[in-house]
Amino acid sequence: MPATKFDKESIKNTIIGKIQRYNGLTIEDASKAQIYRAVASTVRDQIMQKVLLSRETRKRQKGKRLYYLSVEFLMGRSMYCNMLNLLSTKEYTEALKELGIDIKDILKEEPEPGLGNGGLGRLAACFMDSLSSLDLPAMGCTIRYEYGLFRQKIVDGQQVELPDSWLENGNVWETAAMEDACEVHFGGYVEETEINGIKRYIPRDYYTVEAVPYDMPVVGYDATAVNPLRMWSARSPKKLDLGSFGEGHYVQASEEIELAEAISKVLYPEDRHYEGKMLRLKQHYFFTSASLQYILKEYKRTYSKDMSKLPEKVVIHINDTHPGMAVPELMRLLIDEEGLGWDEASAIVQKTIAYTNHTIMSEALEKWPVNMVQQLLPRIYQIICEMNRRLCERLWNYFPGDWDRIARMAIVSYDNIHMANMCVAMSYSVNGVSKLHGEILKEETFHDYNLVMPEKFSAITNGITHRRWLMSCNPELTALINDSIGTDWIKNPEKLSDLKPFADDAAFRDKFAVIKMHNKERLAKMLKERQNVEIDPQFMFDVQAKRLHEYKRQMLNALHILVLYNRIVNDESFTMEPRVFIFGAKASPGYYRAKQVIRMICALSELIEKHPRARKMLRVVFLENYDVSSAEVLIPAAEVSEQLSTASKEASGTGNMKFMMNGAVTIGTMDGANVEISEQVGMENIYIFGMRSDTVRDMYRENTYNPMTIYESNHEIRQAMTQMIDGTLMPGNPAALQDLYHSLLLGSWGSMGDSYFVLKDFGSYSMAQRRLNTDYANREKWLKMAVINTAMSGIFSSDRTIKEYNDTIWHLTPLGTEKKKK
Ligand code: 26Q
Repeated sequence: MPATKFDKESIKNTIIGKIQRYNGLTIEDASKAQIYRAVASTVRDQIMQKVLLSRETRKRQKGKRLYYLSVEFLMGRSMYCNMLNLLSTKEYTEALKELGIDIKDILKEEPEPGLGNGGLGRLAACFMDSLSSLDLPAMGCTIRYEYGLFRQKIVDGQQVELPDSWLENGNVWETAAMEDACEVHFGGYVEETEINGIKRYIPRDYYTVEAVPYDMPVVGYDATAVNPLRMWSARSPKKLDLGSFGEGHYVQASEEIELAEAISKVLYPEDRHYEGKMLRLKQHYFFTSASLQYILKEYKRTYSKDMSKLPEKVVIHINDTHPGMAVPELMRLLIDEEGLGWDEASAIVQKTIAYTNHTIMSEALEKWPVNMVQQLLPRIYQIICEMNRRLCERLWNYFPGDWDRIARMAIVSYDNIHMANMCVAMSYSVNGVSKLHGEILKEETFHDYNLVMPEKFSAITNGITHRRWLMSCNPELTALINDSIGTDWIKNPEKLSDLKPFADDAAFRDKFAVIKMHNKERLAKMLKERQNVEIDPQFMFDVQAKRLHEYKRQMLNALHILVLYNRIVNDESFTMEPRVFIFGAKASPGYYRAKQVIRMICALSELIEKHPRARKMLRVVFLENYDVSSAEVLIPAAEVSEQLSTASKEASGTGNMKFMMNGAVTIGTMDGANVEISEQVGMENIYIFGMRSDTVRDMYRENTYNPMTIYESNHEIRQAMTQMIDGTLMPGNPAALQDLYHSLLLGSWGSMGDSYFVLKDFGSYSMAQRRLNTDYANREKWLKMAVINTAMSGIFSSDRTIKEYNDTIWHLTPLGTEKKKK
């Protein structure tokens, strides 16, 4: 079948034709939403032609395939990136223009699939883009949440959560793959019998949930591969039986249906705070089991019935421990369904599963109460216990008599199942997400495991796709780069460093500055439209955008702003470079302190607005509902990137890379990937402050830190903190920030106050801010720094990250190098 052409004329005709057929309308009468669907469907046709070729090539090559399991994929909108990767942005833009339509108006119609909380979910999405762009055969596996992360509104200076019903008007990108639907079983008990002298485990009395997959294609940039993101949706196998209406059973039946379908109803909004919720455990097992059943089915269909060869053709990567039930589930399928013995099965598992850790914070380490797992997944529980027994036996040989150590390393201890230990013990690769994080994993979190199995551990620094985070969100800067150094960097992003000499080119810097100004104007316009807030694009744009958490220290930023305000108010002659501090952050609905920080930021904003002289040089704006789409406008407009986490706490960070790539200069701690950013740009092109990671860790161990001494000796801190509770910040409700105030000063139950060292690092932060302010006034110096940041960001492309994963962990062969058809 000859491929349909997608030149400008045929795109135009296709869109007109679709609107006629779908809606019975001419393009003039169609709404933007209708036009969006017609355009998207055209893009989709173009993708589907490639899907076919991609699948055929993969099946012919019979190579190894990666399954990337993640409970979150924060994809963001697809349409523009799809066009970009199909090399068709120009054709679509012009076709629409000739139809009298601005493509930007149409792109906005796409609802954003927000199936993730933050960094971990967005990383999975960037990985999908790079995998396809590098032609590596892969499938992403996740849950098709009916409701993604809540939408955030600010009402009276406080966060209000609204449901995100992104599927309301359908999802043009997905296709149901009914042929791969399968069953997932919960509850019941296990009957042990012997058949032909072999022990068998028969599940009894379980209840069934049906798993229905929906596939979303991810196209690579100028590539053969189109990899699917497979999203599993839960459905009850029970149909509401009309016959039972008469018997009065239908209420119970419909309740059961609802219970089953609740599994894929909503994304949990708590990132990094673990809570042992039954529904969450169900979610994790549900999509993990469905994915694994499919993986084995596909393996047997495509390759062989011989399970011992599985590791040659399949690698399962688990994004943190959330899909960690893949370990016992694969054991179960191999033993109970495929008839393998324990040792064989265990050897296969340990050659097939690889694990990435994303946090060292103990409150985020997943553990499940034994009785919960026993009740919900009785056979899985048996397998976990047996794995644990054998593991402890082995550890006993390494550490005879060292019970404490073995208990720390065990999968089951103190009535809990420790997912991280299970993942480390049973996978062949354990990796951290930045150099520093990798070191901390080896030296602290998994110190004992590193003694026993050091060969498993590695660190691969995160990355971001430069296609979305530069080419798509900052087209003007992309054009300037292309004009200056050509287009090689697109396929080889480290070549961005060819830009470095241009830092000394005055004409280039001016163009760079003009583009930054345009992007600032674009953000100002969005804020005006969405929130009716006016900001002056001449101000310095200083941005902190990320999930709200104490360890990320939005509070440090806020406290510093309050100190700046006091300097202005207390001293008529004080001046500074006019600056607007922009925050974007969602707080988990149950995280009281995080919500208070939002209140504090909003209160700061109001306080400053009331002071005519202060607001001439200092503004605070809280950008509502920070998500992927708003990040795409916010980040290109930023001049300063705030990366303030307490050293050792941010495993990597990826926002830091996005800001850098778009020419913002970082002010940050030596944490996560900030360390590597500083190595790339040099200490003269970044503002590093605060305690180093090892000092922080010593301070925690010594437990002698007392924030009160800083409070007492630093007048500016004391004044600002007092204003939190004396009615200055909160005139209507002076007590509102009391808990926040106390958390900075007083410990509770033996733990120290100010657990994230906000006061401790304040002085150093404030000094760094002074230097930054001075440097910003020197336009030439500042622009040089900005250019160097963009120039040195290529290494943070997720293409580099994925290549490293592939070289050290996955060993996939890229899809065929046959002549590319356009
Ligand atoms: C915990 C318990 C039970 C179920 C889920 C969870 C849970 C969910 C989400 C725990 C953590 C998360 C999210 C973690 C996350 O986003 N971590 C970030 O990962 C990024 C990508 O590696 C890093 O750049 C960030 O530093 C890290 O904070």
